[in-house]
Amino acid sequence: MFDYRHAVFYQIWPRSFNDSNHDGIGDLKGAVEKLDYIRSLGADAIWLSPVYASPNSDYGYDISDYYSINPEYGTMDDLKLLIAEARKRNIVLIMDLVANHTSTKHEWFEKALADPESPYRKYYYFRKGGKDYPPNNWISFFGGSAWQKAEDDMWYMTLYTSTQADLDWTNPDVRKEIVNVMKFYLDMGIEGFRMDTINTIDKAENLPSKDPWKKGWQFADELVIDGPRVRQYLCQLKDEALKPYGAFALGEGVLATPESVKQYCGGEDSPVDMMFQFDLISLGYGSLGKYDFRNFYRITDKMIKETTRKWMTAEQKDHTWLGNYISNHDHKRPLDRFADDGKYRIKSAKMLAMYNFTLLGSPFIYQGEEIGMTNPKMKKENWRDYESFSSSKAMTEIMHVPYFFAEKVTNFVTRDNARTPMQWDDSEFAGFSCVTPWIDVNDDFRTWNVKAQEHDPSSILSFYRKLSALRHSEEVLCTGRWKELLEDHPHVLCYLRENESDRIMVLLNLSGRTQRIHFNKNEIWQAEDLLTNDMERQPGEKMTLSPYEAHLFKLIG
Ligand code: TEU
Ligand code: CA
Repeated sequence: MFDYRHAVFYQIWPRSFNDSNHDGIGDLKGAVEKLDYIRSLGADAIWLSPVYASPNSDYGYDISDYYSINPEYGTMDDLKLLIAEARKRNIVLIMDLVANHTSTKHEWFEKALADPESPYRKYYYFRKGGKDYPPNNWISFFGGSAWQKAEDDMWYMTLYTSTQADLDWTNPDVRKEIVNVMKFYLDMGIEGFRMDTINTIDKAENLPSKDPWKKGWQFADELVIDGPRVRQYLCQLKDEALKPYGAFALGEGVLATPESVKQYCGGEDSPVDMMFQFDLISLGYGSLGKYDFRNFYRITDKMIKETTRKWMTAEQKDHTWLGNYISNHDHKRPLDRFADDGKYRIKSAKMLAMYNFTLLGSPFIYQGEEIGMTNPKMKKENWRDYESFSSSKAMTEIMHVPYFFAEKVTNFVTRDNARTPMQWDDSEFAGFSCVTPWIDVNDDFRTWNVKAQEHDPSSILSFYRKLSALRHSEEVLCTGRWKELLEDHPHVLCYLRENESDRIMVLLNLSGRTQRIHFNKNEIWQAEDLLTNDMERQPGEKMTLSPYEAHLFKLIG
């Protein structure tokens, strides 16, 4: 099994990564062309977002055939090439396993819909409702009812887009099919899977309505998340697919808690090796999710500190292992959320990166994060994501806001913000393609691109490379204990990573203002400043930190 605890991961969202045949859409050969770049970042593994056949209602997360590649992205041979070329560079490939649902264009679903007697009906959740009302009041993650009408009073469940039909995992045939899909790609030489929305595969028995006395669609959280059989199903995938190959599994834990993560990960016989949790990435959202603007998307340094403490403490206690990330394809770019995309763009991007690379767990880089990509000036003409349309509509319906306001909020939070083409250089279309891409390039690409940062030792890109190198040279950063200092400081996050032989202190000013800190006398060290986004210095009893100042001190003695 590959050494995931010491690995740095790079996420490719293929549609926007690199377009090799100049049709405006990123593709597998485009990814092959950039493998040396990915290796130069010190990445050991690539998580490739879905490339399977798909009608693109959720850009690949709606699979119509698990066994073929979306022709927009290339062919099965291109995938084999990517696997082989990556291996040559000591990079393993982790594929996205989207098994909570299939596209309604999948053959299984088409057969199920066409014929009520078809065995494929039992692959999905077909249930009786009324002629005009669905079987229960569950809301989809993207707004609106989680049910679509099949015929008469018969409906099927769609927890995500209306063309992603939920698979019924209580059916052993469904689980067998997924095992077969996994073996197919493991046979091809991939290292493992990132399992999409894997803790929603077990729905509450009899699918009861959530708070039935309430009006309107309800978020069925505990009825669809972390159900009692999730672990059992994952163990089956482990035993029948992963184990024989010594393969790796990373679970996406939708709204996961430390308690649920512990069920899936961390023990001797745990079904997955690593988990994603949503707490950090969801900071500032209201209780109904990303489109719930009632907290004004305000993230305080205290919130970052508390979330970090909560998860690091749990991870350490439960021996679980997290994939840490500050951005991915599901959320807008991070700098204007957690740091600063203006005056302190470079400095604060480095601070955030240092945070992500020095936590307990393994760091993930989402394409473009390593050059400090930010959110474009989004407008409706550039919306491409189903969620942009459905959630803005849902806002007007559920939260009763006027449409112009819903549109504003959508521009602000849409996932399309994170899906603009990767900015490779300052040529037209940012070197992503020679033709107009499927979604507009962020117009700051002439200044903010890989080429401009490639040979600049003070760039964000160079800083990421140094962080990767440190993860590989300092064992303590990967497996050392995590211990917080300066807990009560409202703006400065400080922690030790320590093992028997080494101690590293990470000191991060999370704020855009000068901060003063004060260590106890017995906490004063001699140190080597291994990496900083400011001037090299020594830690002292009293220190004044400049905005977003960050240090990685290796303590001596
Ligand atoms: O996301 C799971 C998820 O829970 C969603 O809520 C996600 O956070 C989304 O952005 C909601 O705002 C996974 C994938 O990462 C996502 O891209 C897919 O759309 C989703 O599953 C369905 O496959
Ligand atoms: Ca292409």
